[in-house]
Amino acid sequence: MKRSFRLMRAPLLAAALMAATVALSANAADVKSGLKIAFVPKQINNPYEVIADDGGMAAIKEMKGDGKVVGPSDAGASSQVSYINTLITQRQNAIVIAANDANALVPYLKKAMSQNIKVVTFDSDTAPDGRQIFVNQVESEAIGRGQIQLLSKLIGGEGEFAILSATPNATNQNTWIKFMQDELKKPEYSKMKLVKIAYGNDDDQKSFVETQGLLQAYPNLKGIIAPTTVGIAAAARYIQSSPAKGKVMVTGLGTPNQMRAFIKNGTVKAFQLWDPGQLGYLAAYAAANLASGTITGKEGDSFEAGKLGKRTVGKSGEVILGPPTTFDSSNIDNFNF
Ligand code: RAM
Repeated sequence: MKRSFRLMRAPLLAAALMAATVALSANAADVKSGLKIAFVPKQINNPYEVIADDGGMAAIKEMKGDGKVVGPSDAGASSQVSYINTLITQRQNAIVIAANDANALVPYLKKAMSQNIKVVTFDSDTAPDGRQIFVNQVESEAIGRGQIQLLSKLIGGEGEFAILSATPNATNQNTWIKFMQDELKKPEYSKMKLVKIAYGNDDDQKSFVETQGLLQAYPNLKGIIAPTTVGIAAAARYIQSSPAKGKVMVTGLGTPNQMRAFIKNGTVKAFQLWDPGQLGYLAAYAAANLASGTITGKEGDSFEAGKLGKRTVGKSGEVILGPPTTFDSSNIDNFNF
């Protein structure tokens, strides 16, 4: 009995191995090699965008494609237009873009799609008719509500707070803020008051000055939520050498590497983010699959995304990376991005 069982195991194992090999090779064969895929970040000098783009370039290399990153140095609403036009002329196979505005880019992206250039938004979406797929870091609702829940914990559920956002047009921040405002309507936050939404334009210096302005205008301020990696780092830098240190809680979305010093010196207690590198990596796989014709971007389409495994397109062409991480002094040293 035992023996015959053993005898049966070898072929089963061989079959399993063969199936795995077939699955792996089918995976690689899904995507055409030599695809020209261009990443257009919100702005090229934003450390968050650099990590995301690097993730995208790594994925394109794995797929034997031809990747590049081009983009503006400011996150202005129409600063990406000229780059899109050039990429159309160059006949790229796909454009992967973190959109600086929900509507301003749509006519240009539509032109790209009409010439069979696939368009993926990531990080910050356009209106759905401007792209085939949106690769979202986390469900927008979870990010927005999560930010209020985190601040509430930090300030004991009570007090005035402000939001220091990116640009007034940023689709991602605006969507998150809408959910923050909705979360605030719940009775448990009745003692928390949002006094102002300020915009640092994802510019370090402007975000720094806006923080100073908030503290001057609202002497009773208990917290600042900056749902932008540029904003939170600038706000923390201002607060760490001001009398507000320890009194005004800064939280939001930041990269562990930019925020580590502020966690260590007690200026910031906790903040959140996902892995931007994985976001870019996933977006590149989505783009390559669109350009290879393995998916069209409709709900239910699925594709293999390298080390991230199989991913499925959800409602209105959205693909979600995964849940965010909350960073504090207990875990920040486990992350390096
Ligand atoms: C900034 C940008 C980006 C956003 C992160 C959290 O780097 O605004 O779009 O996703 O913050």
